[in-house]
Amino acid sequence: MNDLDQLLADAQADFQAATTPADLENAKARYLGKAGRLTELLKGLAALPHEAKKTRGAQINAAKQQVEAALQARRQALADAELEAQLQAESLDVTLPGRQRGTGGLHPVSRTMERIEAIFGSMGFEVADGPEIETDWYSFTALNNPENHPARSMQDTFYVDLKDAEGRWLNLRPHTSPMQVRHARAHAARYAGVDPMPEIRVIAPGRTYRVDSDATHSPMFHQCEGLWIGENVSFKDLKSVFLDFFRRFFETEALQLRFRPSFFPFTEPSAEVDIAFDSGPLKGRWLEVAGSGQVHPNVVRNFGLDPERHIGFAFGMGPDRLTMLRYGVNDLRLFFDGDLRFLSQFR
Ligand code: 2NL
Repeated sequence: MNDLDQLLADAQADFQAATTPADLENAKARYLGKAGRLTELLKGLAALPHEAKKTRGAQINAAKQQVEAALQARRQALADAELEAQLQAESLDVTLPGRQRGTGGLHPVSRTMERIEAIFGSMGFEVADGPEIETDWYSFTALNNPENHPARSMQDTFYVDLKDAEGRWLNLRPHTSPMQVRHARAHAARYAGVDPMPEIRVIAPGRTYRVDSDATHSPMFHQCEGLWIGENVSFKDLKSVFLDFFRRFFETEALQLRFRPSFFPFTEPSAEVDIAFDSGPLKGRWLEVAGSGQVHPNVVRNFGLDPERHIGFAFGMGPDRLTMLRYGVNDLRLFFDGDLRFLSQFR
């Protein structure tokens, strides 16, 4: 191998070893730069006689062209590799599914609330609304709760660091009754002097709060209470309203209802309401679904009405529990964890 063949082989190996454009330009300088090996050979021509200069010059120029070709080929290879890497890095998998806008849906408990409102609405009940932060009077006193009743304690009720005009701490309503008290008082005031007074027929659905938290109790839960006050309203009306409501709510006529004696400060007499299905997975089991009773005379007085004339019934039920029964959900906490794997099943 002559010296030019050796030089070309060295240049090709050097260019091949360069993995970046900067490396390659450094390698180029070693052959074609001012002090590069080819440049030095060309300078050496000056010392040769005329004929030798011609042949040797032609050989060196041929070698120089080959070195330049090798350089150009390597430049192109590095540029191709860089482009390829960039395309890889920016590649899109066009077979991936598109980004979709999620389909929203109502929370299962909201669906229950809407069902309750629709069914009672069809029976002539209005829907009351009211504040979640309440005064002591609306949450307890108006409902005939004794001053020292445990429901008023910090162990049972959440209090807010603010006092009302009477100097009593505000609370997070522990039941939806305050909305009914407000509704009944507004009704009594509005129809004062109208004889006979139109009946009060109202339900009060909403969020309620108690200091309680386990698999079957959440510190925030829902209630829906109902109130029907007139001059001739009795337990038989209550039973027919309940039977109709639960049969429509659970979409079956095959459902029995019973009352069990109970106690609430705001009703007298009071009764728990149980239902039993004649078929299905819960067949034959009595399930407690509501509390009820004839509104206590003290409470009727707090509505601004005469208990000798205006009587009626009230009831309270738990939409969370009704939702669990309707959909077969076994843990109340699923409703409040916000886990889409659970919630999206109700879309
Ligand atoms: C229960 C108990 C009940 C009431 C709620 C009520 C409301 C007013 C006046 C009188 Cl304004 N009573 N509400 C009456 C009886 C029972 O609920 O266990 N609820 C899940």
